[in-house]
Amino acid sequence: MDLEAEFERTVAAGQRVEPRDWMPDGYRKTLIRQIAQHAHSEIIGMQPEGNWISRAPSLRRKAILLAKVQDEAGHGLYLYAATETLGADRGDLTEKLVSGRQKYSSIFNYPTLSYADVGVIGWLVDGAAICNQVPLCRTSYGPYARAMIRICKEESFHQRQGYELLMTMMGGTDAQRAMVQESVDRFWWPSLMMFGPPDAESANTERSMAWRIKRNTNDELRQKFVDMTVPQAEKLGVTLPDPALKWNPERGHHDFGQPDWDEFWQVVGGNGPANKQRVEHRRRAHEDGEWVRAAAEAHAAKRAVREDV
Ligand code: FAQ
Repeated sequence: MDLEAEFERTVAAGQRVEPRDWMPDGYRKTLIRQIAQHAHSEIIGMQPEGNWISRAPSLRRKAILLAKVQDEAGHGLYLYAATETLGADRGDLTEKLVSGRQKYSSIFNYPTLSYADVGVIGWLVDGAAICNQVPLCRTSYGPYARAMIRICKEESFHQRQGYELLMTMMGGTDAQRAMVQESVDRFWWPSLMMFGPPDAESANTERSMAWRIKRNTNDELRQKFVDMTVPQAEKLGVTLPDPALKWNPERGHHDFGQPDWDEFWQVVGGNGPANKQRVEHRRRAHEDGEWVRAAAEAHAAKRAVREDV
């Protein structure tokens, strides 16, 4: 069997493509693009919540938040490691991120203005991330699928800590409840945008679905997220800011309004409220870390000489 036929057979049979296997160039490029964007999102995604570590209201909340932000760094590392199995170079990917040539999730370009945002990010942003990423545990590329299994377990914990924080605030004072509602109002629409543009405008979905890199379309996952979140909002006692949101018994799903897609493309294009700040912060952190990379390389070179003897 020729190599291309073998690749097609593996994908069609729902088996995993592994790094040593032959794969079409387009498949490799699509994976590097998606996994790198995902890794960049985890690393840039440390900033909005990191903003509140020093101002967490108690030692317990500070410890939880520190652990969550550290987990995000870990997710970024597993994902960069997965791109390396495809022949990508991590330094090159970081360079593409800080020079604006590679994307990361639009959601992290919105500022975190109150402590309630920490809870709402856990509930809505990690909730959306889980919805999108659980199917990726069955993606066709082995190293990506395996990284996603561990990441999803940690994301579930992140989502629950966010929900627990919000439950606590909702059981507090009127001012705390208002703070939660205000945060939900700001984060609801950007959370829906995390799933990407509507299917009709999604340039990559058809090809990625055929290769089984993506297992669901953007609109399917957005619907799933809305259906999952509505009962959670009711239990919490917050209102989702969408007058069109309504259960549709015929479809067996909620109907809902569309996010502002012009705003989405502006944010994806680098013009969101915090894009410049996020990338600049990442660029500075990368430059500040130069001495660590140099020291690690010098250490590895010395060890290599020692082990040669
Ligand atoms: N933001 O053709 P499609 C997290 C781009 S979760 C920015 O539909 P595709 C956890 C897209 O790249 C967040 N850009 O694209 C966490 C493409 O541009 P390109 C990360 C977006 O790839 C929680 C163009 O628009 N999760 O980090 C966005 O088939 C809390 C056309 O779009 C993942 O990355 C967007 N929202 O579908 C961390 C999951 N949407 O590249 C910290 C894996 C689309 O052609 C705190 N990724 N674009 O120039 C995916 O599932 C897919 O890549 C989609 C996009 C669904 C995001």
